[in-house]
Amino acid sequence: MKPEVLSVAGMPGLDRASFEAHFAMHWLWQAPDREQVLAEVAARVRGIQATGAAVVDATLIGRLPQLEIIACCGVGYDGIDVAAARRRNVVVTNTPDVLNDCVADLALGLLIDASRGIGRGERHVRAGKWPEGGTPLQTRVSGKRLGIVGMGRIGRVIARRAAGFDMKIAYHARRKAADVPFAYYQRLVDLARDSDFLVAIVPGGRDTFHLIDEEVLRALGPQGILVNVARGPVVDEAALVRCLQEGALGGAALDVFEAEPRMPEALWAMENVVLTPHIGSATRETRAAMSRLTLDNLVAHFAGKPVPTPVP
Ligand code: NAP
Ligand code: 8YV
Repeated sequence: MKPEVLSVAGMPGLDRASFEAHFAMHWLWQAPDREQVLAEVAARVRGIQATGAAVVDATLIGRLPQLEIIACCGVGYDGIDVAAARRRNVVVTNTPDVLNDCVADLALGLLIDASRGIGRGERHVRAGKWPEGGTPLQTRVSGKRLGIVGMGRIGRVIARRAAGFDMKIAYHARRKAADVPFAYYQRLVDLARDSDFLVAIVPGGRDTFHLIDEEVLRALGPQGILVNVARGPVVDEAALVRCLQEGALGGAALDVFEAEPRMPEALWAMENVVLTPHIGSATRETRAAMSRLTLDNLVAHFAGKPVPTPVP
């Protein structure tokens, strides 16, 4: 009999047929009455398939007495109560590395858009306004000072991309990385003060909640641009809006939000802000690789083999 797996969240690119080939899948996020589905299957579920945006809390884990594994289709797993899973000896896996390139590509794309005003120019042209005049001068990208908040798997790829634009790269993390040549800042506010662009690419969760606060945003300054491809709560969104409104921050490009898919509507009217709907990994190629790795973890676990990518 196929092990029963509860899918608590879906996303474009999740290869449902391949999951169904191996497991008896319960697509909870599609069910009209989720409570009814849970009540029916809870006693038999042995695995959960989640995503980086999904919440798997202690209550849900507690309702599944046979649960053995939570496989997250995403590298970030801040929505999963890993401590509660550990207490029950439930394995947690994620999808590191396979999305590094696409998330880094988007970070650079957002940075260039926010600094050069690509979206702004596009809106101007499409609105038929060009005959009345062009858009204002924008900010040069090449050769600028880039501060990267988080020098992990994705941060390093962002740095590699940025080096191609002759940027001066520095970073902040809790610890200095022994194997990168960039300047390390122990204090994020100092990094912000010394940067033209600040890119956030740290995990979400309690430790990084509002890591980029008003002081950091003001240190980045009226010419500075913030790019957030990490998690919404890493940035104090209310402070961000305030700084943008006052001109204390030059611009922002945001792929993630504190309460996505909602965001402060004040952002919509700002021409110096670029907004995308959490699409860091959203390419056909990368989503296929994430889906495959999530499945590989589940298959390995139920075959009694070590899972390829357990969370640390
Ligand atoms: P990673 O390899 O674990 O790197 C995380 C980096 O953040 C490390 O340099 C780590 O260094 C630093 N860090 C962790 N906690 C910190 C703290 N409290 N203060 C300062 N720095 C801290 O992770 P990754 O694979 O690069 O992914 C990073 C995150 O990107 C994911 O967790 C996810 O939230 C986000 N993401 C977003 C998208 C999207 O679609 N927008 C897609 C993929 C990933 P130290 O441990 O030394 O502090
Ligand atoms: C996905 C992500 O969009 O990997 C992550 O941490 O945030 C993204 O790749 C997410 O997993 C889908 O919810």
